[in-house]
Amino acid sequence: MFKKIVHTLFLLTPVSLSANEPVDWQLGFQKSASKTMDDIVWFHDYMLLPVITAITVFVLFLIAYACIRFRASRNPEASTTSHNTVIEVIWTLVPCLILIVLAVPSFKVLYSQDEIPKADVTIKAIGYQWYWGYEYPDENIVFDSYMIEEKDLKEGQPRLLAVDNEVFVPVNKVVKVMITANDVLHAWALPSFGVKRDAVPGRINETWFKADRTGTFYGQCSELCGIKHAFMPITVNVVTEEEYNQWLEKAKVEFAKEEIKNNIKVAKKIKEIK
Ligand SMILES: [Cu+2]
Repeated sequence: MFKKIVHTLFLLTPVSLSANEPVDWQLGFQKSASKTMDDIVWFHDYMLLPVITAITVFVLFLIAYACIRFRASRNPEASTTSHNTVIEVIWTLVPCLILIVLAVPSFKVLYSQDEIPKADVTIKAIGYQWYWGYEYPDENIVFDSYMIEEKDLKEGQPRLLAVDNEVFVPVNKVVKVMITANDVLHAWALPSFGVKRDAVPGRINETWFKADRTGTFYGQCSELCGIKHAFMPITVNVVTEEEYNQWLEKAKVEFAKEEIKNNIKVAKKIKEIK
């Protein structure tokens, strides 16, 4: 029994030790891997949670107090008071002040996600029904990323989260993500980086992240996009600069953008005709 309780408590620890993916019985956020996510976690843990707790406890106290103090047996003759200017001013002003105090760090985090620093790597994520396509516009790399079926999973690959072609980015570098979709609304979301942006057909949304540790990070499409919405996960490998360059070399061959080859062919043809 004791073991069970300890085990449950361990599972309920908000930040699971090194997981970059959701874990069973998880409460709270996945472990942060970027400054943006650190800020989001701070805002949640030290601003939202205390305010929510204080308000809940205060309201619970008021309800309990009213139930006991003004119960019928103790208070046979009900008061006819219906207005109290002081109290009304207080219960209007206090929530306003709370919202203003919350707005400051909230907007700070929001705008830090919007203002993209000079990017070291740019990737484009395109949502399709139901997989993600990726482009590295500066490297002429294009590939699609499909979920690995349960029966094909290899050791250590999480179910419903692992993909065949993973995204690679270097650690401690600013990665700009351009997000769009080709058919319906999707959303590119990676909890550990604090990134979530809608993928809208016909427009490009931008965001960025700077991963501060290496590892494999998992995310999912976060906009209900159809019957296989749950089966278009996102896998991002954060690797060292060296490993990234190695991958780039390989990827430039394996995932070379065909359009460019076609363009060259077309250019050649035009020359021939001329
Ligand atoms: Cu989707």
